[in-house]
Amino acid sequence: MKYRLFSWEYSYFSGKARAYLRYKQRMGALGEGFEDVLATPEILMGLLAPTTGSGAVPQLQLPEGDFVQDSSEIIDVVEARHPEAPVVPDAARAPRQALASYLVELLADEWLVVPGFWERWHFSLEDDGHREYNALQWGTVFAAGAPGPDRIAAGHGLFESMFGISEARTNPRGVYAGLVHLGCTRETEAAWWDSMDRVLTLLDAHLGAHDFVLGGQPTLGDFGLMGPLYAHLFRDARSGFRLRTEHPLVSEWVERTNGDNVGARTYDQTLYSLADGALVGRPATSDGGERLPADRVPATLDAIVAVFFEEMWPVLKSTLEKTRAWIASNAHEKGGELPTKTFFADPAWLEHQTGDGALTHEFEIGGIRARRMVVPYHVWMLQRLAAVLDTAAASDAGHEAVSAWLSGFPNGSELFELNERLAGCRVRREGARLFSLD
Ligand SMILES: N[C@@H](CCC(=O)N[C@@H](CS)C(=O)NCC(=O)O)C(=O)O
Repeated sequence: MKYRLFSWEYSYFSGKARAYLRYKQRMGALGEGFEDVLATPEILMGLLAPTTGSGAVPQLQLPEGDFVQDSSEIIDVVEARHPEAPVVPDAARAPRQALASYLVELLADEWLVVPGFWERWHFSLEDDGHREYNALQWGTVFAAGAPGPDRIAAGHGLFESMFGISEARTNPRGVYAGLVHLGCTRETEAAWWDSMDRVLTLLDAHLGAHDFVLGGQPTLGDFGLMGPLYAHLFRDARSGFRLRTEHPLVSEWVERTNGDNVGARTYDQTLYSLADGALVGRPATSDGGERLPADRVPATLDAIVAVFFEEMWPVLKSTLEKTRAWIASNAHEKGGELPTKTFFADPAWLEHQTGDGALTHEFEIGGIRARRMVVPYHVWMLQRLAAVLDTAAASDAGHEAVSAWLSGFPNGSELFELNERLAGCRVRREGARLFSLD
């Protein structure tokens, strides 16, 4: 039996999971492989939500029948089942590369999601934006199988009925309300976009020397970055034009990481020369087609990890404090449920995750102070990171290597406090749902 990935082409986290599964499949490391299944409303409501309690994508059905929701968990589960062609460096043997992988994934998943989300819905508001294109990609899911004009019409209808697009600026609903929940407003949107621009410029420099985050083979950080970069910045019409023209190396990397561009020197490709008329092959990608040796993290990647520590780490520290206070408060029963959403406040938690609610906090972007929702899912991601750090720093040599590397980032050494900071706010996942510990 094959794996089944339930996904949408335009979905942030589906792009991450799909690129990962394609890599494993192409490397012969995914058993019988996987089938990409369009998660239509019929399948979402009739199969996924009743089975897993979640209508979010991506979801992976294992050959045995069980479902996994969450792109990070999909990667963890598949890596454990198929250790060949690993995408995560072994934390005991390559401690810095392992940590760098998880930090880039976290930055890409849960920080760059804001400008990624913003560009899609901002350029759908503008007259010369990409609303028509966006309507087609949404209609292709919600009116799957219908003729083209009907799919475009279905997308437009949905934008009005679900997101109130014609009054998005005055009465934000759906995705437009989600952006406000995330602290992306008229005051901060330019600063969020500058943050994305900063990462794109740093990626230009990095990809000028290395084909992937850690050299000549894709790893977790690459798949994480496919979240913002594939479905949003690469595929969406306005930002896609800009990516191709202003950041061609990043655009080429998107195709390479998706494994679908011969000219892009993708991971399983051979580059041939002629010797006396005979074809002589060599790995097509940089660094001899291998991950960088000796646990090397290039300075061009350090510069991207620095964005995590400068911009996102302060928010994550506050998230841990706010979640701990919430769990300890009378409003929460020990072992009880917590909100799980990334793109918008969970409808059942609106009063707590919006306005001045207990699950909101102040943050800073580009020097502007603003307010956004606390996302308890970040606590789960940090627990996962803490476990990697424990392994990475378990030996004296590992501790020394990690410590020297982290001390190069603003407040980087604070990462060693992760276990203490997680005390009193640890969470557990059950399917796609999140609970505090009993
Ligand atoms: N942390 C999850 C996030 C999943 C997620 O938010 N998926 C979006 C599409 S990219 C979705 O399905 N949203 C609809 C919903 O949450 O109901 C992951 O990594 O898979």
